[in-house]
Amino acid sequence: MDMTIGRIDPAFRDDIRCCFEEENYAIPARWLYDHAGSELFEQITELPEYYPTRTETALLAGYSAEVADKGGKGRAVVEFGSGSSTKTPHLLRATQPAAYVPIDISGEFLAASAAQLQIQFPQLPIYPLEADFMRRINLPDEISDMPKLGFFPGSTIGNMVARTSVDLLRFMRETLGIGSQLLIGFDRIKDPDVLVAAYDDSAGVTAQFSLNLLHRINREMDGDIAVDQFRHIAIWNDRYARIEIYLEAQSDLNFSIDARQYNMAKGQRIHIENSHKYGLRDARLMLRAGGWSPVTEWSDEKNYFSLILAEA
Ligand code: AVJ
Repeated sequence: MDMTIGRIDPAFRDDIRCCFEEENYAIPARWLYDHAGSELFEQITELPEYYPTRTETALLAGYSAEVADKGGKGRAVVEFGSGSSTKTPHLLRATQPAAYVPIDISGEFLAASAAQLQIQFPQLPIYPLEADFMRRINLPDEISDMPKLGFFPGSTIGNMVARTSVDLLRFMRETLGIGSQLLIGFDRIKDPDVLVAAYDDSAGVTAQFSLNLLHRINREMDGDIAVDQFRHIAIWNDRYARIEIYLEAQSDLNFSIDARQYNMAKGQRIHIENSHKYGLRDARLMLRAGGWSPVTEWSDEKNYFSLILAEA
């Protein structure tokens, strides 16, 4: 959707204008995922420092059979923010769903990964849905009578502050219905050095991923931001239990975006991402606040990452 050449998403334009015009230097993290950004994120998931993807994938490989045993079998699996769906096969193999509905904001990735999964699961009815799961969604009619298993991996919820997370959990409960289940991934609080390394890797891929946002502004909004004058910064904010990512101006800068002039002073930072981390019982409390009762929690032996199955 945001790939359409020559036409930009008005919500993107509004968010960028708001950032520079009101000098409230913050841009929602969802705009990191244009085509280039989504490809860079795929590279991040393979970095030695970035433990979340491989830890969660191992949990899914190890425990999907238990998810099936705890009532997850034979439902329609609805995946929120499916992206490239690399973790999904473990879950689909174990739970033998009646249907699979991948939901993603980027239609391009969605079609490709649905086609890929259809080859692996030729009998499985797949109904891809291009939508923003932060808003209310109408699920396809074909699955309306089936019990649902929501799937929200990747600690994607970590991008949101607590009140937005709770809103989203409530939306999901409304979308999926009473009696549905939700399997959701949460990244855990751990040694800040491990966390910072995961968001500031030695190969600089995460820095490229962040800086791509400025390239995107230049590409889609006719900007001339000197991207090489910005630096990617990842810090651990213990008070809010989150990694914060910023782009910091390395010199006094003037630039134009959509024929409007802006300036930033050396050292000024644009806040582009939060990645919240959760203590032992934080995630379960948040689920309950959103209307979900936790059934089981699975973690790796270092407690780096948790998968929780909950019921509406
Ligand atoms: C996709 C939100 C789960 O917070 O770990 C990774 C995004 N940003 N490295 C995360 C991200 C920089 C990622 N999530």
